[in-house]
Amino acid sequence: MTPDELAPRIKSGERRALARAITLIESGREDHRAQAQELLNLLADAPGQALRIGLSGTPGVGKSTFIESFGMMLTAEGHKVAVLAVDPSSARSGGSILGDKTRMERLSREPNAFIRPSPSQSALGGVARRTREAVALCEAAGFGIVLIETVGVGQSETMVAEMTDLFVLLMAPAGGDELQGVKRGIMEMADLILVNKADGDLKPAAERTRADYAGALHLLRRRPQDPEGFPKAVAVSAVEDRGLREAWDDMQTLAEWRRAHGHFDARRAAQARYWFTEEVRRGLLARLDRDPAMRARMTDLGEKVAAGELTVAHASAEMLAALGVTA
Ligand SMILES: Nc1nc2c(ncn2[C@@H]2O[C@H](COP(=O)(O)OP(=O)(O)OP(=O)(O)O)[C@@H](O)[C@H]2O)c(=O)[nH]1
Ligand SMILES: [Mg+2]
Repeated sequence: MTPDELAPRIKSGERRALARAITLIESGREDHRAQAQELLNLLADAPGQALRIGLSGTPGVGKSTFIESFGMMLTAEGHKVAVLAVDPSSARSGGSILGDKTRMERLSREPNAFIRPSPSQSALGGVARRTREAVALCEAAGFGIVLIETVGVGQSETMVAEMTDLFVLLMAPAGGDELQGVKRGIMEMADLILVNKADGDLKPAAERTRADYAGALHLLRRRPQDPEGFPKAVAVSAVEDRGLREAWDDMQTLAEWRRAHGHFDARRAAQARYWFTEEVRRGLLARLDRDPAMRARMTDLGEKVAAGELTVAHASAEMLAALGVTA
């Protein structure tokens, strides 16, 4: 199907067309790349802005289970929900864990839901672009809520936080010392911390953990993009559907407040600028990788630096000059 044929079908919300379009943007082939760009241009005027929610957490914390329960609640209310996954580990294992549809059986049967597993792709930069473009396609297809699941390792969380309106951190019930292991940078990114598995034997621990996180969040520097009481910690149970309504209310409260105070659009504008800069950076690096002469030059200069024949400053200036960039 050509971009001209795909665009109207996507706009009318056809899930199969959406799936094909995402396959197109995931392709590394140059002709596909050109078609993908044409398609994105054709869809640029599509109305509708989704609420983009990033969800992160360590393996096994219950992200998929939560998304399924949360997604079912939202679709029952008439929302159209798209779920995308960013899985940095899939590049290594060659398969996808996060996007595992079998773990979202109910939601994947739901007509108002669209679930896209994470494909395996090596470079995180490529994953970022693909995911952003997939979000744009989902929005054009009329999905009002886009959830992006990512596992809490490495750069993928930062990446997801840079392309979403709200960033939610899912945590497991823990002892006090485990809490201290949570990186400050990640806490600072969170708009909402959900302590999952607040059910059965784990319930008291989950409640204590929630209180601990609430205390820790309180100690962080106040951010201008937050109303009173945010960021916040809530105890939930994805298997017992507990706290999901409260979590959704909090997300909406926060999004509405940010919209009303200009922070919502400001964040999107800053994100657009960020990704533009990233793409330029990536393009420059790709040029280095692609061009054998540049690669050879790079290796050669690297050896001279290692041997102490050239300073880092001198060698990097020479390399940048070769690339047509003046430092
Ligand atoms: N008791 C309890 N168990 C849960 C809850 N949510 C998830 N689990 C269990 O935790 C395990 C992991 O759940 P997943 O939803 O696959 O976790 P995940 O974070 O998506 O894991 P990865 O995709 O591997 O990173 C499963 O055995 C779930 O049944 C919950 O609310 N309460
Ligand atoms: Mg999962």
